[in-house]
Amino acid sequence: MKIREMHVTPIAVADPPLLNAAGLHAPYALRTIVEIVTDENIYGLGEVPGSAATTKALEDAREVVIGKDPFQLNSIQRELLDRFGVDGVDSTDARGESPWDKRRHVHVYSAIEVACFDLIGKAIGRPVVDLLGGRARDRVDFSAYLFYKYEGAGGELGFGTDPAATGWAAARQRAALDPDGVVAQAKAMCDAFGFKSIKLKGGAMPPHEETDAILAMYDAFGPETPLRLDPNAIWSVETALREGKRLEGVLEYYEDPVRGQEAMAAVGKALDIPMATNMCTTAFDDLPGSVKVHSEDIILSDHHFWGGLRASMELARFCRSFGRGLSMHSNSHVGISLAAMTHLAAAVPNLTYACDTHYPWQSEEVIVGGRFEFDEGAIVLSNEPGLGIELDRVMLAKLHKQYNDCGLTERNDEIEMQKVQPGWKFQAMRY
Ligand code: GKR
Ligand code: MG
Repeated sequence: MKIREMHVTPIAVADPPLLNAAGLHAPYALRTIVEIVTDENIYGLGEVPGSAATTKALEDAREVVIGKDPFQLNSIQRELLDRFGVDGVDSTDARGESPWDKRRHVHVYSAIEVACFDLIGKAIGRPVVDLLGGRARDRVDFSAYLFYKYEGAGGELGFGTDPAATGWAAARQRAALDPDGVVAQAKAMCDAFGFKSIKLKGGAMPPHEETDAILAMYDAFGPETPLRLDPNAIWSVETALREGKRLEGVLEYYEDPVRGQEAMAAVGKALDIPMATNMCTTAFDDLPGSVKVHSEDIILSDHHFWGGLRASMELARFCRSFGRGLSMHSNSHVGISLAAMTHLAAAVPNLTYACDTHYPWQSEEVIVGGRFEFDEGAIVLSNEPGLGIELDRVMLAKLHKQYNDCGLTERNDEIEMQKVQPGWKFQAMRY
């Protein structure tokens, strides 16, 4: 079997005006879809966060991939590395200070690897989870992922609202800017999807207000609902300790309140709350530092930036050996990423926390049959070959046109925020 074609398609999907430490989500989130086709006409799909730079890097990678046997992932990865090098050499492909990971090469390899796993699964008639060692579980739990937000649902409507919307679609448009708004959002999301754990994206409001929102949710949902808070590293150690004292016994985990492994370790040592990260320990090169200072108790894995599904399985082994818990990080995404996350999470025995997903915030899809449905907060793993999904080519073309029309070429939440609050600037430590 040989790879004959590789198609790279940037898309834009409607995304509401969600707030975070870096500013405001634009009306569209960018993703790049990769389709790899073999000489036997079997195709596999991958999806990664989009930007013009990632699209170009994937297009450059095409000449390495074409003609290769998709089973030979080690040699494909070796050749990509030899040809394009590693991330972090200059600021264009370093992780960066934003809440999301800006490395390029790990994303490129992840998209290619997932697409190869999908087509290998289709070729041999087995689901991707079986290529990762088989099922540790049949259902993968996800958590409700709350955001402070302005009114609106993004896309064509921008910050406007659709008066015809009902149910979660209507709740998704509402503003949430205080504890009552956050609790209302949590109730609407949990009612619609059945989520049993809740994460609040922090770093958007003054810290004591975010703590108040968590405490309001504790009152509203009771101690049996695990709660998480993620300020994306813009708090000082002093602030994280002050707020953390109010959150002891309340939070399931405290996600990246501060920046860097040393600061995370200092906060973790002083508080009785498990610390979690998708910002200070994000690569295999970070693991020695993590062990040395004990920067976190839980790592939020993400196959998009840890370097694919096999790398994520390796990370799981590290977590088991070094006593780290394992959860899963998310960015705005569509169903190809959700399917890959689900197969991976189903295969990892020690992935015992409900995974993050932004999926409820998106409304458009590129897979046949439309959007995935959650069953009591979980995705039930498919037994279909590969990722168990097919590409909806009409929707792909529509969302690609949306990408071309929207004019965005990268995620920049600071610029979006400046449209609402002129002069607003990202600060690596704000509070
Ligand atoms: O989508 O605004 C967002 C999030 O802040 C995202 O970019 C982060 O990468 O979800 C993420 C996180 O857990 O840090
Ligand atoms: Mg996070």
